[in-house]
Amino acid sequence: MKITSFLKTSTNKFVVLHEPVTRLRRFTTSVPEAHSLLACNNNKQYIDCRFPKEVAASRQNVFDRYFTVVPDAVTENEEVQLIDEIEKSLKRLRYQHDHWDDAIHGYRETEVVVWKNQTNGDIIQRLRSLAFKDDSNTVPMQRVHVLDICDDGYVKAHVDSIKFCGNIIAGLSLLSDSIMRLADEAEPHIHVRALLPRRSLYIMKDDVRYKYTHEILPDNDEPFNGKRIVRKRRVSIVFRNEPPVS
Ligand SMILES: O=C(O)CCC(=O)C(=O)O
Repeated sequence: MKITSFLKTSTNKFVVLHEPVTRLRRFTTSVPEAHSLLACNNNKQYIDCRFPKEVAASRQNVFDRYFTVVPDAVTENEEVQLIDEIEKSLKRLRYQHDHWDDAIHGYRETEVVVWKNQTNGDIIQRLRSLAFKDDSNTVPMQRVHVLDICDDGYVKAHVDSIKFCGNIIAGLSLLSDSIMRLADEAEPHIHVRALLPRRSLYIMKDDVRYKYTHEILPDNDEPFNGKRIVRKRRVSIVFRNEPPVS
């Protein structure tokens, strides 16, 4: 079986994720009116910046432009339906605690190309439209990556491989709130903590996607805007686009 490396950890190693299973399709569906990225780009509520004063303004600008959290991207009912279908394909898999590259702990994963429940297919299409709506030249992957991390699971800092993933990564968070930490790859003390509420969609692009590592933190006591965020089992549906052809 041909395996495709997908993720590059902060130590420059590659993490094997999966093999490509679909042919590419250019995406043409129109954008639903329900969400507007600009309207939802309320970063202050979801992003806690840890920038040195001298770079604060420029870095804040980068995150305003290239990182968005869209709250309530799916309804409670939609979450139930998505989880119901996901559970069916995950149930035979055990949580892995010893990833060979030490990049993910306490996880199981799969990918979905075609959703059996048509309503789920429609939800995924709606989110895909939202994630890629500002980039008309991009080719969103038709498959999505489903990552399930258990109560004490977490994803270590990494940058997705530029060989297998384009300029946009978007993720729907289900079942739990979580904190994503994004750190400048070259100067890791320059970082932000992003609150990813349950049922929200984050969209990271361009400079944030390429120049910052991202990680999903394990449960911890550090409050976010004064509130304790409890990290429990979390299932994410991750959307990516194809890398540019060059
Ligand atoms: O679960 C997520 O939202 C992020 C997963 C991730 O970092 C990855 O698959 O590269």
